[in-house]
Amino acid sequence: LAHDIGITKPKGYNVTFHYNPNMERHHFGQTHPMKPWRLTLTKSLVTSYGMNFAMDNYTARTATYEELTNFHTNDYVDFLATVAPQPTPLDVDNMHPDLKFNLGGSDCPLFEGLYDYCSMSAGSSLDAARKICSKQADIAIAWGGGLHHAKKSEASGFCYINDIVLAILQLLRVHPRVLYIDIDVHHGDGVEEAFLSTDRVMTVSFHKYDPNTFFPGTGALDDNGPRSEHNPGSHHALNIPLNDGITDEQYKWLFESVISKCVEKFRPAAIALQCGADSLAGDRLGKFNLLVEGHSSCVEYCKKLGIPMIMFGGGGYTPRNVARAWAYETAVAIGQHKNIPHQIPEHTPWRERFRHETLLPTIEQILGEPRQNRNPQKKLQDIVQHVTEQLRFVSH
Ligand code: V1P
Ligand code: CA
Ligand code: ZN
Repeated sequence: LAHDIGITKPKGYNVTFHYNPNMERHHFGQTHPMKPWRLTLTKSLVTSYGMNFAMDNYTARTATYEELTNFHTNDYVDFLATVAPQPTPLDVDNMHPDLKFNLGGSDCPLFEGLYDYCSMSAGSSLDAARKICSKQADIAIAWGGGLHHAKKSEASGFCYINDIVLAILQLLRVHPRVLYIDIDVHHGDGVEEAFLSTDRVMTVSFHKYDPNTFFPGTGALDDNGPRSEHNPGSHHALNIPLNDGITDEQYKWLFESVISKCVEKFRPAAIALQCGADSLAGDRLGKFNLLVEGHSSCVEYCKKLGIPMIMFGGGGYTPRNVARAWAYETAVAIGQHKNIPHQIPEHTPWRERFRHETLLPTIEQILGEPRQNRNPQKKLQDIVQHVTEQLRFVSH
């Protein structure tokens, strides 16, 4: 099959793919939007197209206690390791009276095997980071990572362990500066917070922003971290707040305008790109109108910069859309997105699973209705203007 499609390893350019098949065995609960099996669906689509032949594939390790406590506190990780799962995940509204470390509520339930799940997610991102550090990878992919809300000593928004922070700390052992880019529909608050006091990491999150109604409610345009002459991290946190319904065309323009300026001023030695797929149209939680084309154009743009890069997963709550986007972005990483057939190959787990679908499935099609666009062009121009002003304070 792979031979038919003609996918082979490119010479002199290495992509590594880090995946742990045991992640999908974990369940947040029946009604919880986070579905770890979307990772299996992604992997099966990647394999259906024979993309695995163009990459080095690794079964990701689980991260060790010592690795997790490189960022998180011992008491938090100890608690994660020993806490009993909730008796039944009847997550109607199981808010606990005392949420220790914000665990056990409806967003961050205590499920069977939680600690293993967290160590696998972190392990895959750390493996990816090490492949970048050792120069064995130009791009390293960890779709099981990208859990950007987790704090030093607290779970938040479906995230328990911040695998991205751990991976960036690893990159910083070798790379003087790391640019973190976050295209998940939510604000990458946990990663931003972790690096507010350093000028070695610049964080840029694109997200829907509505402090009253949309999680986590932070990430306003003028929120660039604590500003003081004693803080080297001043001006190194950038936020791109957006409204419902942003289109491919607008997002691509904004992304390229902002990221080109960041790269020019900050001169990163490595990029950490969180590819949360909840910014796609039709997402169960997200509100944007992006198609696979627009979402993946961000990956394409970053790849063209020629800077070593980790690609993480993240949010994404309409599993078939998530798998399409991440499989397509895997194709972008190996430089094959223009060559793969649009139609999802026959005789694959995908076709088997969704055989009731009437439309012939293609890799780009997105399920769900578009939303009304509430992003006037003027607002987007003001954003670029603000970013330009912030970047005046940044130089390397
Ligand atoms: O809105 C909230 C909290 C719960 N209220 C106290 C406010 N939580 C959101 C969390 C979204 C997390 C996104 C994670 C990521 O950025 C990275 C993996 O994608 C939330 C939502 C929502 N519509 O925003 N939780 C839930 N929905 C939820 C629904 C059903 C069951 C459990 C949680
Ligand atoms: Ca984001
Ligand atoms: Zn999200």
